[in-house]
Amino acid sequence: YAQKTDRFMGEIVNYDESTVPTYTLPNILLTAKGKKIKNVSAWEKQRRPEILALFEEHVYGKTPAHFDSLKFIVTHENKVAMSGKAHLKEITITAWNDGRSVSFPLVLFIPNKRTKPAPVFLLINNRSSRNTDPKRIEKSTFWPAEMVIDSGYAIAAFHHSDVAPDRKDSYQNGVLKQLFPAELEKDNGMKAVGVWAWAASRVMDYFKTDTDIDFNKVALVGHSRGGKTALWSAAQDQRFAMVFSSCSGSTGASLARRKYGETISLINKQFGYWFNNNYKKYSNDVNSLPVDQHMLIGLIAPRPVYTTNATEDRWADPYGSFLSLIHAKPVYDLYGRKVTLPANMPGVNRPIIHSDIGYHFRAGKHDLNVYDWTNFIRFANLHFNL
Ligand code: GTR
Repeated sequence: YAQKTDRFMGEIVNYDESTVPTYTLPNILLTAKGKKIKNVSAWEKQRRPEILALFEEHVYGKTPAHFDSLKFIVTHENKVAMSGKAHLKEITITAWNDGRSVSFPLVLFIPNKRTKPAPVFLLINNRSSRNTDPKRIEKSTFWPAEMVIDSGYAIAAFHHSDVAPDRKDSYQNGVLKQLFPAELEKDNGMKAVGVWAWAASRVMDYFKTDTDIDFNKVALVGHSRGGKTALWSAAQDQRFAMVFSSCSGSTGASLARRKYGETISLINKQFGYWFNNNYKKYSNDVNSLPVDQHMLIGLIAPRPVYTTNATEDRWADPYGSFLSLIHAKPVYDLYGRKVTLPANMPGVNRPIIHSDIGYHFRAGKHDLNVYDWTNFIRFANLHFNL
């Protein structure tokens, strides 16, 4: 385990802290024209839109602002699901553009024991669709629905591949080909991660119509590629009140310039179809990328955000993810938010909850599990004032 390098796809993968190059991060509070950002208004009017546009142009692609219409159909309902504890709704979300449509299913459980609309956790499910079994024959620690319901939250999920298949030869077959074919021709057009993020926003559109849901308390959750997506989605769509990003690693929460574990080059080789074409330019030139991932966290400010890493997941660069949070703090400071991250990497299984930027470094593997969800609920209880 102390192994300091590895080889993957013809490249040396660095796991040695002492050979991380020295690097300079783009200054989160300095505009492209060199203006220092000193308050919320300048952040929101100048630097925030600038950073968002840089991520669109160079990393994730631009999300089309327009589509024609949206329809929600409740296809199945059970008011006494989970032995009466929850109200199950299975919803089909259909989006239309230029005469063509795409539909995808959403599963939603709402706690019956409540006096007002429920806050909700929405998972972008990138693992087996059995993880979110509406019948509850299969119960998964990846989406521990009973535990979340018992804590007073609704829990929802959609499967990422229902909107953009998670394969390099077929990711276009879904939202891209049906609704936004022109994006496929553009170097800054969104690809799979962009579509997954877009779909999360369509679920948010649905929540706004469901009076059982408190749409001011929607927490978006994702793991790994889903964790990258959750950050990008919440960065763009400020209706998401909170974000949980599990083991998101490269092009998620971890800093690209450290070249530790998975690099831009490696992620582009393996998963080029997640990000736009322009991102390929940075495979061998990370220092010319005008953003780094601390700026993605900064786009979520002032909303509470919580990220995780695991001890056996060096590929995702845990320390680089923690540093990203530290370097996003100046934006939270502008808003006067309380961020109490320690200067050094926190110990294993020592979650940071009492901070608007939360974090834990969990013992174990690259995963999303009950330990993670337990801390997500603690963090949400505190920051949603529940
Ligand atoms: C890995 C990939 C990571 C991460 C992960 C996952 O193979 O290199 O960036 O996204 O897959 O989604 O589980």
